[in-house]
Amino acid sequence: MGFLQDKKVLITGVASTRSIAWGVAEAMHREGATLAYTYQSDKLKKRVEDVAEQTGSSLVLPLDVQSDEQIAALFGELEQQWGGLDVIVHSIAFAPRSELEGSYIDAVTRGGFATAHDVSVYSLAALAKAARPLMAGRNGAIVTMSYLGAVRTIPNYNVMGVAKASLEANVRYLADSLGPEGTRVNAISAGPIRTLAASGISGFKTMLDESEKRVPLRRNTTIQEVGNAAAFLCSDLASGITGDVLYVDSGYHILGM
Ligand code: NAD
Ligand code: 0WE
Repeated sequence: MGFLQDKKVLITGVASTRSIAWGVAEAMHREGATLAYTYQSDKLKKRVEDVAEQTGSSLVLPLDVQSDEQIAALFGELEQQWGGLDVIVHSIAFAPRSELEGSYIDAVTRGGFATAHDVSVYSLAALAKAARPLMAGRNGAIVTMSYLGAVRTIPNYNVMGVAKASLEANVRYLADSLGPEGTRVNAISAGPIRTLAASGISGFKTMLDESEKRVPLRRNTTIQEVGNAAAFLCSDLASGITGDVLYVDSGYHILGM
């Protein structure tokens, strides 16, 4: 029997089989969880339906996190289908491309800052808030995906780093709010992984090649490794852990010079 047996899990953020959310979905499915998925736009619907099927799921629902109506409809549907929810996997980030190149101060704009924080940060609180009645009193868990740019400056990551700092603070405040209801909230800070969100980022390949040579484990992080850690964090094995950020980055963040 898997360590997520009988857990009902909502997976957001699958855009392809390279997505971190897909690594999480596979690990959770392996451990016995029942999954539902969301897709951002009609363009992604078919693709998400196809991968959902690979984990025995046909519950695939639309969710653009910038829409309050879609958030409400999503949890309305989950209540009808499942009557409750144990786990939310939040694996969503977006900033306008023009914000992710050059010096931070040159690139940042009011609009780009607002969009990055709305999509990548507020969305976590919005989902937690809407799911609250479904998750209360069931040893629920929420996990989100962060990056080292939250706590160090990383070239070109710019406003996304500021948003990830806010995401990690959001995790702590949500953990304190939801702890009394038994719901835990944590983040995983993943090392760089080649996904759609990383494609076309200038210098990304160099980052991967250089970190592979320097990190303690001498290899880059995989979506399977992030998936296994997320499955653990959302299981009852992690019952004492909330409000935390777990680094799954082959050890990169411990390095100095
Ligand atoms: P990805 O492109 O596969 O996933 C990003 C997802 O965000 C997509 O599924 C996309 O549909 C979704 N999304 C964007 N805007 C949305 C909106 N308005 N509403 C709903 N969904 C929306 O890339 P990924 O690398 O798997 O990214 C997942 C998470 O992991 C992100 O939070 C990212 O910041 C984080 N992360 C990525 C890396 C990396 O190197 N790839 C490292 C650390 C953390
Ligand atoms: O969080 C991320 C990427 C998130 C992301 C990616 C894009 C590309 C397409 C957010 N918004 C957009 N907007 C787009 O238009 N990562 C951790 C991956 C990543 O992105 C970087 C990195 C790393 C690592 C950008 C610059 C430098 C390093």
